[in-house]
Amino acid sequence: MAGEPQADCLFCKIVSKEVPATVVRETDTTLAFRDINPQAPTHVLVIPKVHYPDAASLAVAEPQIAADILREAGTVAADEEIDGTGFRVIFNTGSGAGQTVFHAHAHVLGGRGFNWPPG
Ligand code: D5M
Repeated sequence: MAGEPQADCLFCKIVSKEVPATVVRETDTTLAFRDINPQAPTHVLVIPKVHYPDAASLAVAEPQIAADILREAGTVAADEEIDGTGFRVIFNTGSGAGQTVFHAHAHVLGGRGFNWPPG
């Protein structure tokens, strides 16, 4: 059923605590933890506890939880004190855009400067 945990999904296993992660925030609907391969001094992933393959499908099925992800991204940025200098929230969507884990997630990056356009 839509949103149910998937046995072969790494981030579902982080939600269920089968796989450890460095959790920085948790709500009823979301989990935020440090990226294992950080691309900036602060690099936190914010994920829904329900399983959807990407942010776009999450937003269609569960718009309130998609909004929760955005709110939590901002809260993480404030907690990490990267909100003053600016931060990036990125949803890689599809393998062509660099998505490697097919459970919706926001990357929250900060603590360094960023270029535009992104690579
Ligand atoms: O981003 C997927 C991200 O997930 C990527 O930046 C690495 C990160 N990752 C992979 N495994 C783990 C574990 N076990 N803990 C924390 N972070 C992890 P994407 O946008 O799909 O490329």
